[in-house]
Amino acid sequence: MQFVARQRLALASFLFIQALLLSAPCARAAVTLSVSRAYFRLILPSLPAAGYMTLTNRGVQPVIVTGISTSGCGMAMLHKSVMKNGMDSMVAVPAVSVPPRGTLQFAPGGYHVMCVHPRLVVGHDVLATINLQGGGRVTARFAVIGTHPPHP
Ligand SMILES: [Cu+2]
Repeated sequence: MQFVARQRLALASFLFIQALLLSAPCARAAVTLSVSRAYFRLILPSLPAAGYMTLTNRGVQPVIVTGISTSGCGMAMLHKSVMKNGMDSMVAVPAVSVPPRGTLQFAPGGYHVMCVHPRLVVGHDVLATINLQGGGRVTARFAVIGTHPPHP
């Protein structure tokens, strides 16, 4: 009787530890972010290019994007277009948050990827790595378009 009780206790504590392990936050949580409709618009090779994309978070926690890097840009930064004193302007943003089960658009007039010193060629896709808070990364393929929309 005593022995059975001890066995039960051992089993209970084993299950308790298992539950703790399962519920403990992972050192690197599974990436729940996906990227779609990603493209850079190249006006002139000598001018910074802007990149746009749709970020979709299928997770239940916000996903924080802290930066982006690509060989297609001398430097790539997260920017936001704003109106300052009635003039179009833009500011660098240190991070953006994609809401749980939601999307965040990088679109003309709002968030964009500022591609400083572009090394882009219209018609040639380029890969970019999107860095997430917590160490996660997502690689996305950006199309490169010119000033005219691509033919349908
Ligand atoms: Cu910008």
